Amino acid sequence: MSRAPAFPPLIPKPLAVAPRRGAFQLGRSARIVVRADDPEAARVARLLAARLRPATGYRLPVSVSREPGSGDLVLGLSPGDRALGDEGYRLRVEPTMARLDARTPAGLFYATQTLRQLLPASVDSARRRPGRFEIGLVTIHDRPRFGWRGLMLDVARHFFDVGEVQRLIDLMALYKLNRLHLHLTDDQGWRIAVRSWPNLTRVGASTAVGGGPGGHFTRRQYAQIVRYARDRFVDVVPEIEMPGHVNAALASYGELTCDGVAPAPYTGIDVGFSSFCIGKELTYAFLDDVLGELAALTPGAYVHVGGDEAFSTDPSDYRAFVERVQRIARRHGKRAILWEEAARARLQRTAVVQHWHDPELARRAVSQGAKLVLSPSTRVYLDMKYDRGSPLGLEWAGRTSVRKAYDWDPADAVEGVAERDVLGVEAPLWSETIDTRAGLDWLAFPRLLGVAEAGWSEAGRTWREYRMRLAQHGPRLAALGVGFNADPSVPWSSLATADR
Ligand code: NGO
Repeated sequence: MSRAPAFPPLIPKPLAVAPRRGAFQLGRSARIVVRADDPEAARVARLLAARLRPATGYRLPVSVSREPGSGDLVLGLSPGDRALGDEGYRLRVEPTMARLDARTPAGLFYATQTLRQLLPASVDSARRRPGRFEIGLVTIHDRPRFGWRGLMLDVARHFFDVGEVQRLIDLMALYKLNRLHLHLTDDQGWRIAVRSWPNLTRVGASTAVGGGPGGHFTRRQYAQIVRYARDRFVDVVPEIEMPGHVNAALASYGELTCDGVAPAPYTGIDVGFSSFCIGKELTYAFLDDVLGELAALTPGAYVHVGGDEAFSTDPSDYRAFVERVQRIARRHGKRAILWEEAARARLQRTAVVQHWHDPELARRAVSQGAKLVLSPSTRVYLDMKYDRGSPLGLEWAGRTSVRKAYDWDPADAVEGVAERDVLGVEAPLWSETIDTRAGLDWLAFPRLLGVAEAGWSEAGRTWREYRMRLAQHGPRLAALGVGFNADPSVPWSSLATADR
């Protein structure tokens, strides 16, 4: 009796997957053939080759517009194929060839990430791995449910450098995430160089939670991150916090405070004690400079202008401030995204609001015509502890198991908010309790995979089925050197399977 072909353990789960019996063998003489006169498509092909080379040891030359032959990977663009959407793709693994088709280079890129997940986990190793690189025959048709699938990294409480951020971008791409929100400033640190206000990094960058050395991105490094992300179809969304969470800015320039006296640097983890001086024109000249420089370095459509926990700002001042800062962002050609407290003020029609803890504020944002990015703290705050025994993480929003981060539906996360009001989901990783790659990996993985699936895959997912798929990502994450939390709620497959 023959067994049914296995369902491939892809994350996020594609729209339609039809496995068949049989296999395609990726061999030493395979080429990657690009059947499109498009430099971006060729670039996607080169990224794929670079990804597969170290573990396979194959040359995988990229050739453009040649006739594909037996054993090749074939990438094509069909801009007219509307059914594929802006980020969708079709992938057909046949006995002699694997064909990847999309309407856009982004879709093609996601097809290559799916192909990568169809290969044995060992293909993701940085070292040469013996063995066969075989893919079960399958036809996949896929496109995302939501356009905003984000991760936020807080580099302000503790700093993470360019290399760490690039590594995260690589991992985001594997799971089809497309927005990297960088929380660049907070009470404890200012992490982005601003030419017109040099003390922000001279003074404001020199601290971190717990009194560590801090750090910052130079303008060139920030641009490098933006480029690296863009090459992997990830938009960087930079955040400058305001009007609260600004102690590092005020410590750098005393003239920004109402009494003109610079406060001491802050290295604790309290919130809500600092505020820009709302009545001072210098505040707006400052923000115009900062947002202007940042906007010029950021090709994406959005800048995040904070807005949360402004407990030291008078409520009517707060409203006036939020309205004015949206105009500043717009003047620099950007749409503003703000934490949901901003719904207390008048929002521009193009504003995007990030929901994190108060459904009432989320509804107020929607009633003003804003779209929501969902980051419910009880589900997707990656900085929450997993359980009582977690050595890292905070607990103010409760504990978030691997299941809890996965097992929710964005369409009914906020009562009274419908799917059409939701742009997508984003998982924030606040860094009060982490300052190393190991800590970051442990909090983010595997929960980030569940959030990625909540953002990409259609409703009707189940934890019972997901946990079996997730289990098979253990070897892949291990091959990539990710120090994930091997939580016992998931039946992890033994790491030995990575060497199949
Ligand atoms: C809150 C707060 C942040 C904290 C975080 C910790 C928001 C939007 N503001 O989320 O300053 O770092 O919780 O979980």
